[in-house]
Formats: sequence, C-alpha cells, structure tokens
Amino acid sequence: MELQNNTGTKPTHVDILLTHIGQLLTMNHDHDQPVTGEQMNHVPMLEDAVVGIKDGRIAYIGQMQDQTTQQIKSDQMIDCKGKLVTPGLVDPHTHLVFGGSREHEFDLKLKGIPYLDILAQGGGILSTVEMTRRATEDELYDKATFHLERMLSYGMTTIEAKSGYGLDRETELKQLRVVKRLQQEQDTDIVSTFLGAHAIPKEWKQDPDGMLDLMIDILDEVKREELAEFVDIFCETGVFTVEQSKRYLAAAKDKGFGLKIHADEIDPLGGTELAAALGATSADHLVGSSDNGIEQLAANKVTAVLLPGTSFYLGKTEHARARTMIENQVSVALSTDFNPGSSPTENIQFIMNLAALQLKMNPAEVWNAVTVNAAHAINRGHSVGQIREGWQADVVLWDAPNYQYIPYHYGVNHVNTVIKKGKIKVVRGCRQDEF
Ligand code: IZC
Ligand code: ZN
Repeated sequence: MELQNNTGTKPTHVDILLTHIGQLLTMNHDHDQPVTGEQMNHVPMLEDAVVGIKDGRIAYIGQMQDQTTQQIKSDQMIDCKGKLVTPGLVDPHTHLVFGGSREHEFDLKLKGIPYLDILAQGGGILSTVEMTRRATEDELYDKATFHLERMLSYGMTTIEAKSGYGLDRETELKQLRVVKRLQQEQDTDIVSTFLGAHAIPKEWKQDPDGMLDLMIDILDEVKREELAEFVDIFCETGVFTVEQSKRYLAAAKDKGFGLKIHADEIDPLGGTELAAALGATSADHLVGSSDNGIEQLAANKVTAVLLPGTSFYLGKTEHARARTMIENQVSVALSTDFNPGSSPTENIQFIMNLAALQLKMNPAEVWNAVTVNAAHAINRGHSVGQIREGWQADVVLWDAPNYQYIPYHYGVNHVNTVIKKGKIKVVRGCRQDEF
C-alpha cells in the first residue's frame, strides 16, 4: 500500500526513520517569506513526531499515533526518546577561508587597544591578509575543512563564506576557488560572497577608490567563473565610506550580484540606510543602526543579520537593537561571524545564548533567526531552514527536551546527531537521557 498525504504519494519504505521526537521544529510557517514581528515569536512544531528520510530528502512527516506512521518500514530507526529535532542550522555570515590565526594580537586586545586601531597599525585583517597571501590553495582548503567540520558538529548544515583576506586579484580569486572546491567536495551547503573590499592594504592606502576600481573589475571574472553569488563591503571608519560603499555595491548590483554589507558595526555611519536604498539581501552587524535605518530595512525587506558574538568578543556594552527591529517588522537572522579577529568561534549555539541574554530575543525568535530567516539572508529560504516533505534532509537531533533549552543552557554543545542530505554525519550524543 502507498502512503498518502496532502503532498501526494509517499513511500512505504524509507532509509532512516526518526521516531518518538518530543518536539519536531518544522519551522514551516506556511509561506515562503522571512518571518517578521509577532510571527518570530511562533515556532511551528509537531509533538510526538516522526520523520522519514529517503534519497537524501524528507519523505515523511507525521505523528507516532498516525496510522500511516505504523506502516512505514525503514532500513535504520533512530529512537529520539522524546528529544528535540530541528532543521540543520544556517549561518549566513562567515569568513571561513583564511590563513593563520591572530592570537599574537590577543595581548594588545586585552590591554584595551581597539579593533580599528590594531587594523590602522597594519594588524587585524591585514595580518590575516599576509598569512592568506602566503598560503597555498591546498593549505587554505584543509584549514577551511577543519572549521567546516567543527561547524557541522555544532549543527550548522548550510553556511555563507566570504573572501576578503586577499585584497588583490590573485588571492581573492584563490580564496573563492577554495570555496568552490568546498562546495563541490563537502556536504555542507556553502553560499559564496566576494568581500574584496574588506580593508585597505598599504599599497592602496593613498588610493582607496583605485582599489575599488580593481575590485569592480575582478567582479567580471568572479561572475564568469561563477565564484560568488553575493558582493559585500566593510563600510566602517578607516575602511570604506558610505559613498564608496554605494558606488561599489551599485556596480555589483549592475553586474547581477546580490548585495550584503558590514554596516554600522563599530561606528554608526549610515550603512543601514544604504543597504535599504540598494535593496541588499541582508545588512549585517547593525549595532549602531538609526531608527530611520531600521524602518528602512523593514520597508525594503532587507534581512538584518545580527552577530552578538562579535560585540561580546570586542568587549562592547552596546548591542544591536534586536527588539526595536522585531517590533518594526524587520526580519532578524543570527550568525557566528566566524573569523580570526572579532569572532573566532564556530559555535552557533553560544551565539543563540548571547542573542537571548544580550539582544533580549526570546527562544522562539532565536530559532526563527537561525533557521528560516538565516536561510532567507542568503537566498536559500526556499530550500533549507525548514523540515518539509520533499526538501533536503538536513536535520539535527539535540540532547535537549525542548527548544527553549538550547539558548538557556549555555557554553556547551547540545548536538546528539547531525543528518546532512540524508546522511548521518555527526554522532556525539550523550548516552544518558536526563537533562
Ligand atoms: O578578520 O577581523 N569585522 N571583518 C569586519 C572582520 C571583522 C573580520 C576580521
Ligand atoms: Zn564579517
């Protein structure tokens, strides 16, 4: 007998069957838009649920007591013992590919030397640029794979990855080719962003506009080789001005790229308004966004990607105004901002804790921000970030009794099992089932 439900014919036999799921967060809001306002306070879920996976896709969603559930046969059964199951998490802002690390600057940072001062002295991003220029493509690939696997172990199954540690033609393209190879060879879905305008190296110190001309020129090659979908810029004091960002992003838009911007991260320059005016897919950081900027984001449907780990690591007391954004109908997403300077962590779960504690987002809002809205922030809202029949099977089983538990119990990894494209990739769960 074939199983039926409202989406059509279902197989009676699946590859993996997850049973006795306490809370199944489908995150399916029955529409294809980012989630905003009061809706962010809602977590679509099924209790006492079952998920069947076949050929890498979600083949069945039901409840334990359903008649159809009783008839499904499976090659592999996973008894979830009443625990939480969610979509694989999506991280819409990472600087995944880089050479070296920056612990040699940690003492300076701890002495209170500000991030932008370290950069102005030729350190910070520029020290990572030196290490990235020196690294071979294989070295960058191996190192990025290490970080990617760690991200997967924390439940992240789709991420965005930026270039920006080359700042010259050769090294920017080298970074993007590493991302392309990762896309082809690794299971994690990766969305590529060109961030050639990330900092101004000494050879361009006197002529930042000349550097932007070069980066705009490189865009044609990036397009031809399909090396990136998005273009991003660091709009910040001592880096690129709002005017320069506008010229650069407008050129990228003309060439058919989606837009992102590091906006109002440290100083409130007005990058938020620029993102809205240009119709960017996302505006990221937004610690210093004005009221007007926040209203403009909502009016132009730009997703706000907030990175509370960065504020934490930079020792800031000021945080992005998530509550004002949510009240004003801005779609809010969260990210690690994984990078070697202002946020060296692959742990999105810690970011979820910080979003609750520092941004005052409630657990439901946090979950929408790391699934549906994060997917929309990288133009993947139609394929990842939800558990839906027919969609790719990216699923996480957590050692947690409910969704509130993850942002509440901080600083540890709650992942039990990660399934990516229907394959069991990470099993690290606790054997005990007491929380
Ligand atoms: O390497 O410091 N903010 N770019 C803008 C970064 C942080 C990454 C870094
Ligand atoms: Zn960043």
